[in-house]
Parts: sequence; structure tokens; C-alpha cells
Amino acid sequence: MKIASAEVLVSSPGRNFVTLRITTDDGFVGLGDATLNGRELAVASYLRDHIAALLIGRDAHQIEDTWQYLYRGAYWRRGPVTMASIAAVDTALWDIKAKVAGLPLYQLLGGKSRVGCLTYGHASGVDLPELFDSIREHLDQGYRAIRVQTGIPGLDSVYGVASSKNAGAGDSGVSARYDHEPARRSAVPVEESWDTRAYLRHAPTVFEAVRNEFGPELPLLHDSHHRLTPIQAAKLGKSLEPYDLFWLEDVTPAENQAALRRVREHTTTPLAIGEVFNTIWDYRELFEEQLIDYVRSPVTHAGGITALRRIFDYAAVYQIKSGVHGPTDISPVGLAAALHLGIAIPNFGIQEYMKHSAATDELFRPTYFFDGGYLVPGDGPGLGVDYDDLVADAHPYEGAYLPVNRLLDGSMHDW
Ligand code: CS2
Ligand code: MG
Repeated sequence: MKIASAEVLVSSPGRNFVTLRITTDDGFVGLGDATLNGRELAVASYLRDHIAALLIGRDAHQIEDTWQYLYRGAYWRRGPVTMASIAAVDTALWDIKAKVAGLPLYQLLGGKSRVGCLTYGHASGVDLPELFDSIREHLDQGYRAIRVQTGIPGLDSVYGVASSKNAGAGDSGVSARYDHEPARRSAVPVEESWDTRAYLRHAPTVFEAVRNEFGPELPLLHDSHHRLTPIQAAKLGKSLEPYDLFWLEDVTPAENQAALRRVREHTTTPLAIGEVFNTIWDYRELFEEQLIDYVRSPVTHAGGITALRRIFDYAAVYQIKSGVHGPTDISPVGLAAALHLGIAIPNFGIQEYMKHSAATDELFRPTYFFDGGYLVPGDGPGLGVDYDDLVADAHPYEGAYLPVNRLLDGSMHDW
């Protein structure tokens, strides 16, 4: 079964997506997500100008050899653009292999190990009343675990807060009230301002209020979004211990893994990291020194199903669990791939689930479903997603950027 075509499809149903569609000489079609938020066209070019021609005529069944061919053969290894491109090819080939077998992909990955993938949703608010409403809204929708993000007194807009009170939140074309879409359709990135000391003072008061309002059981997650120094992260982890978080995410910038040793020394709050990691090598120190508890890499950014399954197998040695990144900038193709892997692996932890817009679901027609807080992959052959070219044509690409962050004195900071 030879690869006959490899199309790079760029569309923007509510937000930008890059999708790879591989078709074999006997008509089997596989899809792969290659969306890198704010840098979409770089991956589209890598696929279109450097990889697509190399795939034509290859045996579509040779997934591992194709992975190694694209990774080692690139010479310039790792990095978000390369690994998102390889991920799209890998995922599309797994989709095809499962369709040829006439089985849902999870059956090729070892079958179901659980009834579904427990998810968490994004609750947020500029202030406590708005946050409490958002938490109730997510509980009403069936979520059983909630990520909590709030505004910080004195700062205009803060990562993760979807609020009509948040100036500019609506201009990304997604309903500001429902969920937080960070990428803004603008000529240049929006600039936000940040104050770490205000955040460190405010965060514990928010979790105290949430526990008082919603009780001790509800799993609560929080994303510090790469903004703290190691000792600030240690301080935050310690100050949040009384509120028994499910996890604290991306406390420090991801480049310096050793920074988490300092955090571990001071707190037992579980740590999650990895959404900006691209390969298994980014995790080696973190696993072997038991510095994290959850792996955040998505299929789309870590080299595909072949590579992410290897990362999870390595993590399992250290009892580290999955906590796959699932914001709206991971397309339904990438989310479906995460669910097929998530329902099969032994060390599943939790799956992030920001619901896509209606336009996105109309284009990809995903068959996974949300039931009682769990996401369950479809039972049809393959990944269980599609790509409607007519809908895509109605939603052409529009340039968008993630915000950048500056401290109050104007210094560039991590967003
Ligand atoms: C975030 C993302 O969901 C998360 O945990 O870190 O929203 C992230 O900001 C976006 O995916 C960036 O594109
Ligand atoms: Mg995050």
C-alpha cells in the first residue's frame, strides 16, 4: 500500500489549523494535526516544501521507519516545527493503518484500559463571583475536574481568563464568555503586563475561596504558564498545599529542567509540565529524578503517537502519568489521537478538554464524545475524524499571534 498523495490543508474555522491528509494508492485516507499556535505557516511550509514529496511512493504501513527517516533524516532534529510536522505524518499513518484493519485506533494500541478519558475544563473569571459562575457552568456541563484561572488585582488581562470584562478578549472571534482562546487575529502580538508578587499574594486567596465554596473533593488544577523563578515556584507550591491541588502546571520556563529540583525540595504540590516539550529527551532528567508527576505533551507537538507512546512508557517506570495538553489550538484530529492513546495506556492521568467552536466541529466532524466528564474516542475505524473541504474553503487562514508579556517596568517576560 503506497502513499499516493500528501496534502497540507490550512483553514480557520474559528481559529487556524494545519492538517495533513495522506491518501494511499488504494484510497485509504489518514489525517494528522500539525497546528503550532501563532506559527502555523512555518509547519505548513515544512510539510509542503520539505516532506510531502518524500512520502510519495513510501509503504504507508512502515510507520516506525518513516518516523526515523523524518527524524534522523532531517539532520536538524527536535524543535516545535520539525516535531509537529513529523507528528502529522505519524498520526495520519496510524489513522490509515487502523482503517485498513477496520478497527478504532485504540485497538491497535492495546485496546481500552478504562471506560473513558477523565477530562478537566477551563473555569476562569476576572473576580471570584465570575470564577464561581464559570466553575458552576463547567460542573453543569459534566466536568469532574476544573482548572482555575483568575484575574489579578491591578493587571488588565491575564493568561487563561475568559471574561467580557477583559478588554480585547472577544476579538479572536470566539465567544469571550465560554473559553479562553489566547491567539488573537492581529497584525502584531497583543502585549500584556505581569506582576509576579501580586500573583503570588493573590493565588492562595483564590484557592482558599474556591475550596470554601466547592468543598475539598473537587480536583482543582492551575497553570502558572511558565512565569516564575524556581524559588517563586517553590513558594507558590507551598502556599497552595492547604488547598490540595490536582496539579500545578508549568511553574517555571521549561528550558531549565533542573529548576524543578528547587521546587520539589519545598513542596508536595503535584507538578505537571511538558506542553512546550517536543521529544523524549526533554523529560529524561525530570523522570529519572522524579521531578514531575504529569506529562503534558500532546500528540501534535511531541512527534506523534509513535513518540508520545514511548514517552508514556518511559514515564510509567517512574509512576508518572499522562496529562495531555488539549486546548482549542490542538485540532480535533490531535485531540482524537490523544484519546485513542489515552484510553489504552496504563498510566493515564487526565486529559485537558477545551471545547472547540461549532465551526471547527463542523469541519472535522469528530466522533469522540463527552459523557459525564469523560471523553470517549469513537468506535469507527481509524481516528474517527474527517475533513470537509467545502467548510474549510469557507474559512481561509487569518494571521493570529499569541500575546507577549512585559513586567511593569517594561522588561520582556514569559507569557
Ligand atoms: C495552555 C494553553 O491549555 C494550556 O495549558 O498552556 O492554553 C496555551 O497557552 C496555548 O495552547 C498556547 O497556544
Ligand atoms: Mg498550560
